[in-house]
Amino acid sequence: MKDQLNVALIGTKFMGRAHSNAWLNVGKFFFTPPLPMMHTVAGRNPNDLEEFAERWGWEHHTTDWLAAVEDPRIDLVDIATPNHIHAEQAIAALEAGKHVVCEKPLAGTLSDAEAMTHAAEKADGQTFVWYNYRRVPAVALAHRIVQSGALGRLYHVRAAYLQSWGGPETPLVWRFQADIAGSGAHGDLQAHIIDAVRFVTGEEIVSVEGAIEHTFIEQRALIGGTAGAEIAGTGAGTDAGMGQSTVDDAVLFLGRMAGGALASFEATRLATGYHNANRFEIHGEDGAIRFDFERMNELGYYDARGEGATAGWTVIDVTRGGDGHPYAEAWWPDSHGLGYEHSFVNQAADIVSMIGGRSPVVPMPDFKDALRTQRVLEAAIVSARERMPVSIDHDDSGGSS
Ligand code: SOE
Repeated sequence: MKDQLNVALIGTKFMGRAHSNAWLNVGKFFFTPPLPMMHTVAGRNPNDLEEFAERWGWEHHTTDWLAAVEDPRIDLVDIATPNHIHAEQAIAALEAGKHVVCEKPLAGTLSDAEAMTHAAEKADGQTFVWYNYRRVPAVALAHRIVQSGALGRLYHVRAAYLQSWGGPETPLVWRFQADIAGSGAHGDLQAHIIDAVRFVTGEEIVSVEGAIEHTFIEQRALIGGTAGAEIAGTGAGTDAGMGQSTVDDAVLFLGRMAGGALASFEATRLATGYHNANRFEIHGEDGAIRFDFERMNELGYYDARGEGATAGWTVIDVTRGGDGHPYAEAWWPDSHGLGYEHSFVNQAADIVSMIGGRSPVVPMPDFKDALRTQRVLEAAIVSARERMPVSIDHDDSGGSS
């Protein structure tokens, strides 16, 4: 096994920064060979690419992502680009014999996600998807608690991902353009909570019983000349009139879990007052858990087996390495807390571990796993548009019906 892992990153916006930070710090907090080396970053805009590479410590930079992917020195390709190009880049990297880690959602469309998974099944490289919230220690602990059977038979799952940056003042960035993003809050935010619920419960979502897809703001300010601008307010260029938003601002749906629990999901960019409230609650016969990313170092736990005068919700401070809390040993002393960026460093550590032949701290989504999340995304949209329940076939031979 090589003692060094040469990484090529494609993308230099929000996720390019989050991933660069992860590759820059993973070797300092997790001593797991092979050591990732920040070899090449590829980006579209030559004007800011050199500064980005210098700021984050990438040895090389290029505007030719395919050259980076096919470079024989590269071992792992990290895709941090808009959804519509995930398939082209991931398939090229797999065919070049690389390991591939791709941002979420796996793709903007189910067909792209299926093509990526098919290519992965034929390739030698391992695949990974940046569903980073699995590696927030409190979410990883929730997974362990539920997988231990502590909640007993599951009755209800309730998940919501509530942001509010999508107001009328937000220009028509790529996330509001269906030909690039595939969908709006649905693929961007719902994907996270579908993955998190699948991860924590260990169960598949087997049907969508009803769904609503809605676009509140149909016209948004065009940004002069660029569709690549990231989240609100960072659009380059000058106002060039108004354009049609072609994606949802919000999607809500009801579903059933394989074990029989009822589930509700809500994703929106217009939940005024919430900025990154990624939250879920799970209720079982013997207990319940609740998580809210806006208090990301805490996990709520209710032990119904201890009913009585002292029964109540416990708030677990998930920062204690001495108590075996996931990832805590690698970071700071008890109760010093972690942030959003640490979930990416934790994931980079698990990716390196898996390439080095070791197990991750908690299960890692590969393309095949992320395709299951993509099938649920698709089923919700079909259910909303056709106004009918949709069963989801997860035996990896078909999609949703
Ligand atoms: C924008 O909604 C966004 O950056 C998502 O794309 C990320 O996945 C999420 O972690 C934060 O919000």
